[in-house]
Amino acid sequence: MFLGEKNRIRKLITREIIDSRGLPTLEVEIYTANNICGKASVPSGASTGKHEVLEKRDTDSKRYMGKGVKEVAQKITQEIFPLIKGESVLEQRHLDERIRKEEGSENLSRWGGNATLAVSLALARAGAQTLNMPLYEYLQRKYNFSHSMPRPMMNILNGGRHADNILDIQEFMILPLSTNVFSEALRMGVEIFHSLKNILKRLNYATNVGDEGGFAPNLDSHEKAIEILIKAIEEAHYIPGKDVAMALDIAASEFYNQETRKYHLKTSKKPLSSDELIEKWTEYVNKYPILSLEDALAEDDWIGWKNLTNRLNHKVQLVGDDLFVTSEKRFLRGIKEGVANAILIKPNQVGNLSETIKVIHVAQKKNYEFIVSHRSGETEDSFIADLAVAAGGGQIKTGAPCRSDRTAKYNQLLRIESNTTNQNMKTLAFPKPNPNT
Ligand code: 2PG
Ligand code: MG
Repeated sequence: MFLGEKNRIRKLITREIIDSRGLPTLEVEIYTANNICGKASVPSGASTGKHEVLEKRDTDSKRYMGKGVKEVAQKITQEIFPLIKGESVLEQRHLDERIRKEEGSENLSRWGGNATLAVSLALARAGAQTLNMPLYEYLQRKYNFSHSMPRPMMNILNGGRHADNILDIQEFMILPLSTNVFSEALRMGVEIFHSLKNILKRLNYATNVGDEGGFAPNLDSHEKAIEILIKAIEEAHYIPGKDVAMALDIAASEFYNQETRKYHLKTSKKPLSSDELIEKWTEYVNKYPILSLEDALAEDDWIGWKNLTNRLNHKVQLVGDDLFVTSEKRFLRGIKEGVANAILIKPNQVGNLSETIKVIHVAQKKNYEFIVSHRSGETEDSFIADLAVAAGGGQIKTGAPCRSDRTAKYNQLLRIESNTTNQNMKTLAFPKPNPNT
């Protein structure tokens, strides 16, 4: 075999597997001429942003309540495979671009972002294995990153779409600050997770866990949830705000009403305007040790986002998830308009690895923080752990340190940490000095 021939794509296998919510998702295997195999599966969101690429499901409504992906998988074999067959697995960008171009639609509605992403991630895995490199190293070298361990943001208490309680805020996360060693940060998170469980038990709340491994007790106010979390931090012998901060994913698009143009919170007697909601989050930030707010306003409330950014930019990390949907176009608009200061990175919002990487590069160039993120429906695939290390300097959001679909990512990070040297996490850049004071 000629040099290079061995890297050529020979075979592709697709299969319908089950995700952490018991719903079908895609797995793809790509084989090279010399039988290297790259395998990847894709996650699925619940509070999906309106501007994400389409997650395609089958037309057959009798299988899996219409959520099957068998037809989607067939399309991969019939239409995507011929586009990459015989090409080198190392040509990631070229192949991602070719697939996008042939697919032809803006939001990948023809083949589905889940289909294109499964192929894209399997390609990267095959590429890494071809060069006999760990995935994170392959990605780091290929995309010219300088790697470091990500700081974990652990979602240990749930509301919104991720729970059956009345809390509007979707995720109450903890963010360890007082260490730059990943395994120490994870240990702190685990200790606080168990301390929270003890407190909830003591207060007679349910302690079964939700989709992302966090608790979803029947609490009736955000203040109470935050106060319980603060107590959990203290009972684990850490100082809130100093050792461990809090991060909230508000997922505000979920309670924004297009018609009234107001935010309809279950925890508020009357609907709130964008300004009133900003006021509310500002009060929280001033009162509690909160260092990060994700989707504090709805995905198309650009004016509100601008006001929010002017108000809190130097104090907290303002993360755009549904707002940016890992889309370069939306992100560049945000940068231009001075909106947010951080971006959530979810490869399945955009449908391939190359575009995901491009957006991380933009974030680094424009000094936005970035957080590589899981979805609420996950698989055992830990790709995002390697991606977060490769890209360097960011954070990772991958649920509570509980449930195998979540711990798969944390454990992969532990493996990477123990196999490499000098892999510390960077210090978080918030609060920033305010140039106006
Ligand atoms: C989010 C994600 C992940 P989902 O909103 O950030 O926690 O949730 O995957 O349900 O969109
Ligand atoms: Mg979110």
